[in-house]
Amino acid sequence: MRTESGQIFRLEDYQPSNYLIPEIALDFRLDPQETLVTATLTVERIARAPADAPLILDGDGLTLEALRINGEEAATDSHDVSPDRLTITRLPASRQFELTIVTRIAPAMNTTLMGLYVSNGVFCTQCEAEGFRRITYFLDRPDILSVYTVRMEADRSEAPLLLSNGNPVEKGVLADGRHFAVWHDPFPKPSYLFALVAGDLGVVKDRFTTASGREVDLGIYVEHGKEERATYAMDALKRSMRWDEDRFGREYDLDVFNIVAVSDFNMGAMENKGLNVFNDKYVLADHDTATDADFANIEAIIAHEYFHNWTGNRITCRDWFQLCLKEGLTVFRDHEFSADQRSRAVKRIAEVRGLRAHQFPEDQGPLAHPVRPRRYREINNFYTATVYEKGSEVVRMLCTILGSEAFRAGMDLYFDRHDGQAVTIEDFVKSFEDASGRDLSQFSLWYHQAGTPNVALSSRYDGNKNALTVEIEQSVPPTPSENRKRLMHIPLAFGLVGPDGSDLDYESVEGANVENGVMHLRRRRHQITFKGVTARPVLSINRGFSAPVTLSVEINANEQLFLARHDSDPFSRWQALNTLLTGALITASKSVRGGKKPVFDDEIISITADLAADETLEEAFRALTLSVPGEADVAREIGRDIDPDTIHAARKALLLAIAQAGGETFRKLYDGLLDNAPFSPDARSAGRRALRNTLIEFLTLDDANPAAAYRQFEDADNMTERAGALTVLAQHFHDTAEGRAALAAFEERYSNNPLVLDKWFQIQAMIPSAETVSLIRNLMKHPQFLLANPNRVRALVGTFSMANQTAFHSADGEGYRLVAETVTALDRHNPQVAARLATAFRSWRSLEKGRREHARKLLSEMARRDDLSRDLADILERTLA
Ligand code: 0A1
Ligand code: ZN
Repeated sequence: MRTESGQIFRLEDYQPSNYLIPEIALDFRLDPQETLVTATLTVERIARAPADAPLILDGDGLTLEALRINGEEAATDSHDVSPDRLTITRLPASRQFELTIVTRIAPAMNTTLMGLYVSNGVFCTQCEAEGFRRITYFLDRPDILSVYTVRMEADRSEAPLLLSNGNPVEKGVLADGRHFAVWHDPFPKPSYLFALVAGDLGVVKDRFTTASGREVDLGIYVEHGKEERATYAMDALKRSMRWDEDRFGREYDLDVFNIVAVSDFNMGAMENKGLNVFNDKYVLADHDTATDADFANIEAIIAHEYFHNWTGNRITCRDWFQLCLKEGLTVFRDHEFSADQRSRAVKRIAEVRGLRAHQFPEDQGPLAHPVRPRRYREINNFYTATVYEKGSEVVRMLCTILGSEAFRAGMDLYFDRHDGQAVTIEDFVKSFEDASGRDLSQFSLWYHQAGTPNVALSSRYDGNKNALTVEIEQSVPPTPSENRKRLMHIPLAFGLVGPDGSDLDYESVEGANVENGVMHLRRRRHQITFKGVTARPVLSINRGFSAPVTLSVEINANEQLFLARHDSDPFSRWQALNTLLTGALITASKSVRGGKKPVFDDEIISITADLAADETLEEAFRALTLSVPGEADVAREIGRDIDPDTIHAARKALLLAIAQAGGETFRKLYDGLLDNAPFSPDARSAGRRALRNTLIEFLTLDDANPAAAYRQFEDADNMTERAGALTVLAQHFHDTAEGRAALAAFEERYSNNPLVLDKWFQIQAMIPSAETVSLIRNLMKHPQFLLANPNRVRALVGTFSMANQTAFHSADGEGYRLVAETVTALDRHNPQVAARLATAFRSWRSLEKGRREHARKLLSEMARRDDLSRDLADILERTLA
C-alpha cells in the first residue's frame, strides 16, 4: 500500500476517455458472503481514438469470474487482470461492442463502507468517489455517463425490499425463496451515483406533485419500528422540493424518490440518483431523542441531497478536481433553504461560526488547498470544509457581486447549457459571465488560490469636510506550495452607522467601486473617500460576512460596543460582541499564563448580559450573543505558541463573570422562557430552548451548584433540554453526585437507542479534566463501543479530538497518544474515517513547544508505519510537511 500512496493526480493531466459506456446492465445475485455481479456494458470508442487503444478499467480488490466480449468468452491473451485493474488489449474493430464482466465480492466482509457492504443486515452501496470499482471493473470516473438498468436477486425473507436508482420496472418471485426486481434510470449518470439497497426495512410513504403536475412517490426507509421518527425528514423533503421549484425553477424528474437510512455510514448522506442513502443520524428524529440541532441538520441535509439532483446529478463534475462544482454550489443552496425556513440572521451566524471553526484552521494549516485543488493523492481526503463551506461562500460572493437577478440568470443559463453534462468550474463561471456581461477572471481566484485573505482597515472622519476616508489593504498569506498570491476581488458589505444607530447616507464616493452597500476591493490598497457624510460614523464592515476573510480593523472598544448595541445588521452586532469577547479572552489567557488573575472590562460583561435580556431580539439570536467564543476560537486567534490550559482557565473565568453579572436577571429570564406548550421543532420554539440551555450554564456557575442543571435534566420533556443540562453537568460538575447520577440515568434510559447513546459518549468526550483520557480509554471498552461504527467512533474519539481542547492537548501528550492509537487501529478497517480522524492534528505547529514535540513524535511514528492506507499516509505526510 505504501508505494502506491506516492501517486499524485494532477488537474493538468486530465484527458478525456478513449471509450464511453452509454449503457450498462447490472445483475446482482445478492449474498452477504459471496455476491455475483454481472455487468454488461455497451462500450463505444470515441472517433479520434486509435483503433488499438487499450481499454483500461478501474477495479479495487476485485475477483474476476468471467469476461465476455460481444458474448464470446475473452481469450486469456486478450486482457490482463489484477484486483485493481482490467486492461483489455484485443478488442473488436467495430466502434461499438458489448462487454460482459462477472465479478465476485463479499459485502459482509467489507469494513471500508465503500462499494457494496452490509449495515445491520441491509445491503447498501456507497460509490462516491471511487467505490463503484469495488463492485465491478469500470471506467470509474465522473465524466463517463451511462444509462443504468439494474436487476437484483436476493433471499425474499432477508431482503423483501430491493431498491436501485430511477424507476421500478419489474419484479417477481423465483425458486428457493428468492425474488428479484429491476430498476431503470433513464438519466445518464456517472458511476459514483449508482446505488442499490436490499433488506428488510420499514417505510414512510408520501406523494409530491411537482409544479408541472408530475406525481412523485416518496419513500423514506428506516429500521422497522422507527417509521414515526422519519416523519420530520419527510416533511423536510417536501419543503425542499417545493423550495427548489420556487427559488431556482428546478423540478424533480423521476416517478419515485427514495431515501434509505443506514446506521453504518462514512459521511452524512449521499445523493445517488433517485435513491439517497443517509446516515440514520440525519433522518431519525423526535422530541424525546433528537435535539433542535439534530432537527436543523436533518432539514439541511435532506435538502442538500435533494438539491444535488440538479447540482451534481443532472449536471455533474468532469473530474474530481471539480468537486466544489457540485458541493460548494449545493451547500450554498441548502444554506439559502435553511435561511428561508428559519431565521436568516441566526442561520448566517451559525454558518460563519462553522466556517471559522472548520475551514479557517484548514486554510491556515498544512492541509490548506484551493477550493478547486490542482492535485491530490487520495480524493476521499478532499471532502473538506474548504471544498464545501468555502466553496459555498464563493457562490454567495458571486451572488453578492452580480445581484440576485443576474445570479439567477446565470444559474438558469448554467442549467440550460449544461444539463446532462460533466463540466468544470470554468464552465460554471462562464455561465455567469455570459448571463451578466461581467468579467469574472479576478473573482475566479477564489477557486484557485488557497488561504484566507486578510483585510486591514482604518478610517478617519474629517468633520470640516464631512468626509470619511477608509484605508484598506488586502493580503493573502502563503500556503503549502503557493508562496506568491495574486490580488483577489473581495466584496465587503458595509454601513456607515450614525450616532442614532441608523445608517448614514453619503453623496459621493471615490477610490473603489462601491455599489449597493458593497465595496469591491480589487487592488492591494484602496483609499476610499465618502463625501457628504454629515456626522461621524462608525464603520460596520463585512456585514453578513459578505467575504470569507479575516479582518484587522483599527477600531476602539467603544466603537465596537456601539456596533454591538446598534448596528442594523444583526450579523454585525453579533460579530462586534464576538470580537470584543475574543479580545478579552486573549488578554485574560495572557494574564493566566503570566500567573495573574484574569480581569474583564465591566462594559463587555454588562452588554453581554443586556443583549441576552433584550426582548426586542429573537431568542435564538440572544442565545448566540450569550455563547462565549469557544476555546478553539480563541486558540485560532492567538495563532502560535498556544497553551490550551490558559485559554480554558480564562474562558471559565469569563463565564463566571457573566454568570455573576446576569444573576437574578438570568434566573427570571430562564423561568420566563418555560412554557407548557407541547413540543414543536419550529425555529421560534427551538430559539427559546437554545436560550434556556445557554442560561442554565450561567445559573449553575453562579450558584456553584449543579442543582439547577440537574433539575432541568430531570424535568425536561425534550432531548434539547435534557442533553443541554447533561452537558453543563458534565462540563462543570462531572465529579459531583448529580453529575454521575445524570450520566448513569441517561445511559440507562437510552441504551437501546444508538443515536442517543452517541450523545452520551459525546458529552463525556468533552469533559475538560485530567482524567478524561483514561475515561475515554474505559469507554472504548464499553460493550456498546464499536470501532466498526463510524458514528460511535466520531462521537467518542472524534469529539474528544475536536471539541476537548484541554484533554486532547493534555501537556503529557496522552490525549494525542489516544487519538493516534485509535487512528492506527481504525486504519486497517476503515481508512476513510481513520484519515479524517487524523486531521485533528492539523494545527499541531501552532502549539507551545512541549505539546508540539509530543504531537510531532506521534505523527512521525504513525507516518513511519509501512501498512498505512493511502488515505492516512496522505494526511500524515501533508500534516508533517
Ligand atoms: N456527496 C455527498 C458526500 C459524500 C461523499 C463521499 C462519501 O463516501 C463515503 C459519502 C458521501 C454529499 O455531499 O452529501
Ligand atoms: Zn453534497
